[in-house]
Amino acid sequence: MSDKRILHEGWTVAGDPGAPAAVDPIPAAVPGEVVSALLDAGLVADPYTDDGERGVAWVGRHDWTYRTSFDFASDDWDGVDLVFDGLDTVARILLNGDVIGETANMHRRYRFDALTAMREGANELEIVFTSPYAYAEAQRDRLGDRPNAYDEPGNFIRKAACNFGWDWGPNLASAGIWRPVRLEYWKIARIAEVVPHVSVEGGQGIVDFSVELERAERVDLDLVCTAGEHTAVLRVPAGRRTAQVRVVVDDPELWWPHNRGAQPLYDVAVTLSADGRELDTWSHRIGFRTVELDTEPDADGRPYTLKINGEAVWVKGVNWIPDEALFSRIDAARLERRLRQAVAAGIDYVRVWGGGIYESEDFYRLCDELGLMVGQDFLFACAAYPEEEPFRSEVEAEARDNLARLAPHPSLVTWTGNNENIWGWHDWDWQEPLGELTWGAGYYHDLLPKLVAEVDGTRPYWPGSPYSGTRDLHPNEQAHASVHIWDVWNQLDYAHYRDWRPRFVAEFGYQAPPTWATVRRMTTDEPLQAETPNMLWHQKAADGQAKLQRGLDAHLPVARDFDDWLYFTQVNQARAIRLGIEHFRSLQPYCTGAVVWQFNDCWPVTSWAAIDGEERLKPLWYALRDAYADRIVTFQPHGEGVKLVAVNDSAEVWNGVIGFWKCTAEGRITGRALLEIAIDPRDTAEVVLEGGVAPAPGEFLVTGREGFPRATWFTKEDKDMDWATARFTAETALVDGGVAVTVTADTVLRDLCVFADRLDPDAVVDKALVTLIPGEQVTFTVTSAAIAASPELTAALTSKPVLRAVND
Ligand code: BMA
Repeated sequence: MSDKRILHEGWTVAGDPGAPAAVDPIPAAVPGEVVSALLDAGLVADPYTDDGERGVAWVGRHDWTYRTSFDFASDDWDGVDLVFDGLDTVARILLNGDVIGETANMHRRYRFDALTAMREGANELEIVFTSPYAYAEAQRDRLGDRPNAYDEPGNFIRKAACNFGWDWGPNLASAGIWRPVRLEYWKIARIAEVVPHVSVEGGQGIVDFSVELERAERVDLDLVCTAGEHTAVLRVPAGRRTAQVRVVVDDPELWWPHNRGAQPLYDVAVTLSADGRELDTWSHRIGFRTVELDTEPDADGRPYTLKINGEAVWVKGVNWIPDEALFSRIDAARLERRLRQAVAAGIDYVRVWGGGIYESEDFYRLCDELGLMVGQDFLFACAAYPEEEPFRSEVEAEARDNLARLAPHPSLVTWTGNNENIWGWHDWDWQEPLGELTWGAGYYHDLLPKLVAEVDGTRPYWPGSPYSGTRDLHPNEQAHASVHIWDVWNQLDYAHYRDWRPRFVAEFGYQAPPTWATVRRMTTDEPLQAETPNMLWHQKAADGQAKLQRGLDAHLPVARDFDDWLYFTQVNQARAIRLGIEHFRSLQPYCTGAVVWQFNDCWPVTSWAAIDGEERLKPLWYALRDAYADRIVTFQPHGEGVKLVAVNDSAEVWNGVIGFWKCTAEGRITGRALLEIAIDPRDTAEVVLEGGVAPAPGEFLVTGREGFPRATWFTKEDKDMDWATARFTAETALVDGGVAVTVTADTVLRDLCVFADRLDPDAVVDKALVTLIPGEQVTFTVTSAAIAASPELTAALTSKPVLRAVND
């Protein structure tokens, strides 16, 4: 009694008569966007390479018309709806010449009645997109300009802010049918929406289904709601359009983040019928867990502690941006690769940042399955947003839609009002230009919390990232809830992360260029240099290159060529973030989490990301894996001296002996210590190093590697240490799927890396940033059939520029 038909075939797109290309229709993939269609048609250069981005800057300034046709044979349907999971953005939908709908929000699903305009036989469907610039600029002129960190009108259209360019992303503001589109046919009645409100009380799993119905006929309807093995039935009398049904699951297994337990998921379903005839069904998977955000003021200020099933968690997080600038390219397989890379680094929390999108069903499903917690921003970032119509209604509709859509997912743990807008209002000179104009406060403090409570009712809400808990306090107060730490990247050396004593760090980041293979995709410039025009085109951060250089100058030897520059900047990025995380973890439980800016990239670019736009791991990814291990050892400053801190973020007592050596720059051991530890679950221990084990100037400390993550402490920067030039032997051996590279140190070797992507862009290496003292050995496993098959490539694994150490 219901049916669906996907409408992804036969589409064309054409620009308005003034468009520089594609005035005549060209084929268009759906889901897709105009830029992708132009690229597929060979009408523009790749916007990801060199300054190809410039070549598509005109696209967002034009109107675009998508067209297709389909056949229809009537079957006495009561309803035929045209359903869009996403249209980007301002569009008029015409069926056989009749306007059947209009849209102005990329972040909503839309459903339009198609039956009235439909014909037997061939039907013509046309979607006319208005230029996003034309629309946004008109709204801006009408409502009055408002501050925006970028000189773009993204705050005057409900479209991903980063579409208009960001400090890591290209401006590819385009138009298109960016998510699936289909026809849905139904008779008598259909299920319009199901929101399962999931809770756990007294060992019982409770699913409160809120069901909304659309009806064509006044008949009694029957609802069957199931959760796992349990079922409840309800008769919905003629005329009623909503129903509440509770299903209780006894003693459910609880859903946990991957580092705390399993991810059992339960099937839930709703079936709608009339007179024993099934009309419609809805199904999903849910998980039973509780979530609380403890922000009750304490003696120091205000914590920001996430509790899952009553257990306080130390958040090992990353910030997430859309994984491709051309969103329609983000498929389930790509998301799965990326999210598995997160889990493999020990990451347990992903913040979906407010300048991007509400991610796809696949994204949250994968997070459910992989045990990743998701903090979801509402989509407002780095700008003042108007609260007048049509925006107020669009924001409400979009919030209702996504709150309902994402409600089933146990991975989704919090909703946050915006990214940095409250901060912007306090600190970025907004107040004077704004005067009496609205800027979004009504959304963050009033509308959105009301909607989260009403539509979801199970998840905590926080007005902003960052936010301190009350409107009178500065939103980035470090003793009060969440903060973003940007003084380090922008102005200070990374050691200044240690000046902070934050409760929860929702952003902090440090840049580096992408991997070499990705640099080669980013630019065709020859020879490669840090500052060729196209390298700079792919550096979008204010003063980015100078800030990278500032970091190099403070820590590392002079870079003699591009290869040095690439390696050293990547090492610096990894060290900076590792230092930050280890410091924040040493402050647990006062500090309850770190969320690194940023995990992924959306194209090839120099950015804060750990994984570049071509999916390759930057050295930072390996540093995250070390720093986010359940158990870490870290040296931290203590007055003029140093202390060792061990953090046990596991469920078992950590019993063991930590051994470390004190060494001279030549690697001669001048002191040894064995520390017996017994650290309770979720606890830390620290030992101040005094006497013979305290390092003298020029010396360094290194933990033994047996069973422990390697921790190091240097009394001078690499540029000032008297390192001997790296000497080592390196041997290769073929192993299953690749090559093992074993390096034996004759001197100290600092932050050894094997950049196998230089030999095979698909090569993956199992470790990076390994520091050895003389006599120690490490084996890197390089997974690459191409390298294994070639003696020349295999030989190249053992020397520059593939095998690198800072002191080489
Ligand atoms: C914060 C983020 C992003 C930005 C990053 C780096 O402002 O929220 O907007 O990309 O810093 O500048």
